[in-house]
Amino acid sequence: MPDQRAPSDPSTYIDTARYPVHLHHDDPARRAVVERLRHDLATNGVAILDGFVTPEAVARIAADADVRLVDAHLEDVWGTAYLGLPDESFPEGHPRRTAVHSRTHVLAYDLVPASCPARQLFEWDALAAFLGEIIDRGPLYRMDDPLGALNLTVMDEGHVQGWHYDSTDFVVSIAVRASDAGGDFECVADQRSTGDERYEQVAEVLAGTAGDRVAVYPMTPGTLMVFEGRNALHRVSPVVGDVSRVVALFGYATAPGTSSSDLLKLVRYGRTEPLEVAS
Ligand SMILES: O=C(O)CCC(=O)C(=O)O
Ligand SMILES: [Fe+2]
Repeated sequence: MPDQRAPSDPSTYIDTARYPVHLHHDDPARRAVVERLRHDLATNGVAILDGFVTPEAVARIAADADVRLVDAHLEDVWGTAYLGLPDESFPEGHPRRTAVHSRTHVLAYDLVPASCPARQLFEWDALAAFLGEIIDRGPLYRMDDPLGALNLTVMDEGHVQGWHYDSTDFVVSIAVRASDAGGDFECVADQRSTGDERYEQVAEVLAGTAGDRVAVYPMTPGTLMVFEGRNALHRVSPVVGDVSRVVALFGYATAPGTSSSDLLKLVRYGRTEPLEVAS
């Protein structure tokens, strides 16, 4: 049967044979996929949906990122894993006192064209519902943040994202383009939990002595990854080579109306307000 879906139907951007996001949530095939990914997330702290976005859509997202790069903000900051300034009341070597470097181009939500497949996937309710079932913490909401809910990050040679926890409950990343070397996503899932920061273990991660507690995920374009950034300590290792690394980041929360702080907006996007002209 010919494909009768409209070209802008977000389901055309994904491999629906492997990931039947568009089907009713009671559909057995969809339920089986959700169960498997729910298990992966609960077991590993990360769910990896390889081959989720089609090569054609991935290429369009990369092209959009390249075209819009001139308008991107260069985040270049030293801060702690807790997204604050080092606190000298802690002893030397303590994670609250240890600054890490992040340097990356960030294209805020309002700079991502409406026609970009990443934006259309992010704004697709069926995808939020599907991810919510995988995450299994009640309804999942897209962040209500005109700058930070959706980002494209573009990392050139030498760019890096230091070890940190996100201020967002859940982050979904879509790998768009891998660098020649480096640019790996490194993650310690469930490094902390509410009321238990486990600073000694965090210090090991920051010092590079945590060994195989750190999971390393090389980038494969088209892969969608779900992780609990609020409690997963993670970083992107320094990018090496001429090809820039591109990732689309979708921010979700377990409550509606969630935004990021003005400080975080300034650091990441260089401004606190959305642009007036719609993109
Ligand atoms: O680029 C990635 O893979 C993750 C980026 C990240 O951790 C962040 O932007 O908070
Ligand atoms: Fe992060």
